[in-house]
Amino acid sequence: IAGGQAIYGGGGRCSLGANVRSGATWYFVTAGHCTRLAATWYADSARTTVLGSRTGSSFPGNDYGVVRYTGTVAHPGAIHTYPGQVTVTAAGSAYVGQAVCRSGATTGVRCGTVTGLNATVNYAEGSVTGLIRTNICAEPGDSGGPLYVAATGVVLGVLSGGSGNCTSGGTSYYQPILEILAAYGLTIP
Ligand code: TYR
Repeated sequence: IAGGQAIYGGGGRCSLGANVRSGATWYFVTAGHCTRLAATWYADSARTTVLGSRTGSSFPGNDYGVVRYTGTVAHPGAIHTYPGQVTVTAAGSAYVGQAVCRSGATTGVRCGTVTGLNATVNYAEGSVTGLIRTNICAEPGDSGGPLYVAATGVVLGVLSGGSGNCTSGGTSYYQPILEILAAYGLTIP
């Protein structure tokens, strides 16, 4: 399972952000508003194929979570691109004006531009600060999916939320990936 593909936990569906590791132990990162809802995550909607167990979650304030792989599902250093895939090469930080794409299980790959940094979004549960803002549309279920540079495979963040939709257009916000990796001592891929 690669970045941008569906993950299932509890009653919810989100998207996998990126496969990461600490030495030889593999994890995936996703949104914290997803991981707060379930400790065990699955690859299928029937919830029979286990991906792994939550080992970290931070939301609100931040919006990230980490799940350690415990099952037998392969976890390449790649982003699924509906169809096709991009090989993940590194994690990086975003800059305003940067051309970026995101991948998610509801709306697939959508591309646009970074329009702001260090943004704050106020959710019902509380505020999340330090987010990357883009003019890319997103919809429920895309959450947790990666923001990345298509040409280089550099991952920049994971989808937190936004406004609008992919029919009329929207704005979306991302938790920076470097902050997640630093918080848990993880490397990508
Ligand atoms: N936060 C949503 C989720 O949990 C994703 C989303 C993003 C929803 C942008 C709406 C929106 O406009 O899946």
